[in-house]
Amino acid sequence: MTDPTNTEIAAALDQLGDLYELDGAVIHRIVAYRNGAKAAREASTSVSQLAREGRATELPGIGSTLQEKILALAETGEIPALEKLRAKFPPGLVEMTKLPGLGPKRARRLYEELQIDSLASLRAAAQEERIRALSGFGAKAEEQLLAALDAYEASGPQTRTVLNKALAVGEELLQAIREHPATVRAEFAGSARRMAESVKDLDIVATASDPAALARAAVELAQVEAASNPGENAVRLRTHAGLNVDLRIVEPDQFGNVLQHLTGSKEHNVALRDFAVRRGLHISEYGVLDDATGITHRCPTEQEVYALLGMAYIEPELRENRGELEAALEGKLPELITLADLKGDLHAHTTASDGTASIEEMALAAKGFGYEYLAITDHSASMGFGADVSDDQLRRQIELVRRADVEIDGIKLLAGSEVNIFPDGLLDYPDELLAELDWVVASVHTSFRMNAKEMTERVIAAIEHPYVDCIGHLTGRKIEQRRAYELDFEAVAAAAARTGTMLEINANPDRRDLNELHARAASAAGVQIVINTDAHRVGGFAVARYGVATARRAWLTPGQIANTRPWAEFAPLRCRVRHESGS
Ligand code: DGT
Ligand code: CA
Ligand code: CA
Ligand code: ZN
Repeated sequence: MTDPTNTEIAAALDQLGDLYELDGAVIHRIVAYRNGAKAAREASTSVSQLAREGRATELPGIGSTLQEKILALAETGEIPALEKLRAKFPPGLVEMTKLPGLGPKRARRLYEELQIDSLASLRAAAQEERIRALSGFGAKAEEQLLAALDAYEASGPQTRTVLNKALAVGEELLQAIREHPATVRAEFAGSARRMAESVKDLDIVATASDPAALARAAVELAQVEAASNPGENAVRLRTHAGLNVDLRIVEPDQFGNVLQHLTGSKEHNVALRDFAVRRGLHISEYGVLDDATGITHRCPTEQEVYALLGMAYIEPELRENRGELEAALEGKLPELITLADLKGDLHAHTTASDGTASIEEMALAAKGFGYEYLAITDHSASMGFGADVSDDQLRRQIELVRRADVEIDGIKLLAGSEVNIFPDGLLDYPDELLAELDWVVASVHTSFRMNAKEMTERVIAAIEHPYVDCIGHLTGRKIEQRRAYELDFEAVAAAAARTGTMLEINANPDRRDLNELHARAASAAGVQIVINTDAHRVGGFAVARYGVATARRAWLTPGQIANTRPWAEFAPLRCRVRHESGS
């Protein structure tokens, strides 16, 4: 049989924790299973494999008892203790314990005394007023349980949505709201406005000539699958894709206050509130109350909110409590890069590897997107695509790109490659061939499961190669799917700075790799950053906005991003040019 994945192991350990809790086990035992689940979920290598080797105990939070259980799961497909507890408690009962206000002890009493064993039977019992007879439960508790059930069912499973998926439906919805005749203005708030990597839900703030009419109309929009009862000035929508959207409709003179409050982040708002209190001001979504005068200032714009605190306007992407309040007070906020600043893309694929378009099609698409230069960087031979780029094929590809460059006006084409970095740090092509290219991106695509030391050496070996100009998607993470591999980031950034090797912010919304913290640290360490789309099709350049968003969340200015420069200024920054000119 195949080994259980780390996710499956984590789920089994979490269930054990939940069931032991129902069973009334001592708290440290329950916590031990939850910690073990977390360790399994976050482990970078196969936990089944580790358990077989007797080494799962090297993971933080996994002792010999848990290792035995993992081994049983790997070898027999089940954990005896888990099967025993599952036989004792129905699955719906575990779900009941997750309801706010219920918990395992009370859930278990409902099960033993009223045979309630699922969310559905709980709802029925509350509606039929059968629960109030139980000591410690009363009519009020029934009411609260029904409200909790409504909220639980409306929110669905707690997962985060990668930003581009959320915006795909969210931007349609926002557009539809803006087009309603009662709407005056409508904007995203929350994590979507801050361009975070993923969102729990979307938040929209609007002003309207007839708020209740807008709230009612929002429920009827084509994108909406279900909704709460629309109130006078708020409604919660659920899209067909299962994404929740909070719509708030506010008075125009409070629009700035509410937009600021609901944009967050929570951490930014908490710090802002603390700062305001020290100045005798009380900041809330309703306004800014001046303790001295008792006057509440209502702000139509966010600029006015920040101005009342003596601060410059803070861009939403910076609102994470990472030093932006101090910078806003001192007038030291960065002039953030925008999409319009980008002049070229240094990472794109064609049908020569796994792309869907030709060199010409990609060139015209990049030009149409407003770029002045584009590197064609198909994967190297070892990726094993049908149309591998072998040494000879790469030579031909160089010719094709050079010819296309002559034939197509208005965009400079670079003959490049995205070369695999093998586990030993070696590259896929001989140096003479790499030297013939205009540009080389080197990336890790295989053997992610190395320890930090080995992976760091592997990447630094590529960084030190004279013909590697840039490292692609450095950490290999996929947002909400795959963790970054282990790596000593500081050592990598230092090597990149020392050799002049650029680090990419891969703009693919599932990657955004470098992430914002790495990008900020790398740039501070003196690394040249490039924002690349890694486009695999003509529409692929559109994701540049997510790379720009990560750069903005990293506080970066146009001057800190290499591909904001025109080609004549970008060209000499390449490692190969520096290498060949001996500097
Ligand atoms: P998300 O939805 O998890 O991706 O992230 P947000 O930031 O959109 O969070 P959400 O939707 O729960 O709330 C929207 C904003 O409302 C949040 O960014 C700041 C504000 N907010 C929510 N809860 C609190 C709170 O407990 N304290 C403060 N100061 N602000 C809050
Ligand atoms: Ca939100
Ligand atoms: Ca929300
Ligand atoms: Zn690529």
